[in-house]
Amino acid sequence: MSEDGFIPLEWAELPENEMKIRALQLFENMDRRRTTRHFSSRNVPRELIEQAICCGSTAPSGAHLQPWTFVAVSNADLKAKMREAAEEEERKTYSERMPEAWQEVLEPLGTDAVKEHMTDAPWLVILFRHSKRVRTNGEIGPTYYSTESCGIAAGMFIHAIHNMGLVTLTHTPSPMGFLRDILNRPEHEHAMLVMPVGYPAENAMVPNISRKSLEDVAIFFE
Ligand code: IYR
Repeated sequence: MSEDGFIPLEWAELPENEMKIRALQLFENMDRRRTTRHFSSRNVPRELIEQAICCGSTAPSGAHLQPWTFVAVSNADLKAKMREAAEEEERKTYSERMPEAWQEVLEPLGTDAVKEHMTDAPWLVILFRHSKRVRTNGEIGPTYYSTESCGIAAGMFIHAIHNMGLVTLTHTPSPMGFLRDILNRPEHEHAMLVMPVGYPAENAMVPNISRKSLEDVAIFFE
């Protein structure tokens, strides 16, 4: 079978037993991932960040447009600038904009407007979603399912970071417009997530919470 624009799928069947082993190992590894807000300032080589971005960028995306830019910042001045702007917004969010129903679910996570992770972590990776693209004819066109696509890419990036033995946090300063200005991104790029990446601080803490069980998150019809 040969068709223009298509190549054979590279795929090799695994024995079912091997599939089960791999499935369990992956789950056990992913279930050890935790979100911490406490980062060490220890350096992380740029190569590891590049590799994680490459993993994120393998995500499936609407019409294969890959509508994302990962902006990786280790520059101390820029990180400080972003922290200052994020804290300014977050102070308003926590003191004026956050309804009681929202405060209620954040309370166990111990979050507040102070964002040490933005200057402690050696890297801040900011994921920008593209809402538009340049068409082959040079006109500006839309992207498709960019939120879904970027969500998947972020998940794959987070998995890569965890798998290499580092930690990250999905921080959502709100509103995030300041990130486009500070990082000089075009108007059709929208900051979606700020992900500090690094080693955990020596005394890093995490909330004492557990995950929903399979029964709580899945329904099967067979
Ligand atoms: N963006 C704020 C608030 C916040 C919101 C949710 I939903 C969280 O899971 C955690 C925090 C902040 O980053 O602090």
